[in-house]
Amino acid sequence: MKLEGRVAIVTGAAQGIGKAIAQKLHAEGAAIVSVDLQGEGADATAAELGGIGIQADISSEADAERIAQTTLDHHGKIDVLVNAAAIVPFVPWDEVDFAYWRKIISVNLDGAYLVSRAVEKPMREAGYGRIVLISSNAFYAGTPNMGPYLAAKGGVIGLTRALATELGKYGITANSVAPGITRSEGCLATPHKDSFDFVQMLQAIPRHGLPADIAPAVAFLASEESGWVTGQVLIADAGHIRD
Ligand code: 4PL
Repeated sequence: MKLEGRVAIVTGAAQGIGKAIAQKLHAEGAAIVSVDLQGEGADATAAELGGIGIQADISSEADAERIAQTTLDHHGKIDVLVNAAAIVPFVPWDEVDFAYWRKIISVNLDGAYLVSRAVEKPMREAGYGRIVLISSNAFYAGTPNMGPYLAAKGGVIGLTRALATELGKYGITANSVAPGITRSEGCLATPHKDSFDFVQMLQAIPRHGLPADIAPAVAFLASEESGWVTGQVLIADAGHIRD
């Protein structure tokens, strides 16, 4: 129980990796604030785990602020932010237009910035915080058909380093977990689902990745005991990438 007494916001908690993270942090003793664009899914996770569900779009400044304020109103503090909300796209480069590029950057990168910014002040005042931003090993692999996603996830890693550098003196760490291809609803809804057997050949551990395989790495970085680790990327992908 490494998160007893902690309050954790998990975005993208309706399904997939985000939901598995919410379940794991709850099992480790944290009170969970389940956030998702799909409000019914957020509420379903909250019904399962206790705590509150919040319907919100992380790419909205007002929504990001509301996530933090609602958490403070209900729980009085924010110990942990895990940003797992993201769009998992599959669009060949030749079909990417600027509006689509902006959309992916807006949710996958601007969203990570906005929710991190929203929790910073209460964490700073408390002198404690754990920020975990979900990136992707696709940034390292250069996975095809995800151009704006690669750019956004690389940006998330840059943001992680910036937050770590600037917030360390306030007792706040910032790290990223980079999953490999995972049998999440978001990935299985795209043609990426046909890649599992191919990627499995590149992995050190030869089976398909599940959301529950990612969550323990997040729980470590969300816990107090990870306090000497900041600005890092923990690649959780069965050894597909050896960075
Ligand atoms: C290796 O993050 O990391 C497909 C779809 N393949 O979303 C991902 C790999 C996908 C990935 C990802």
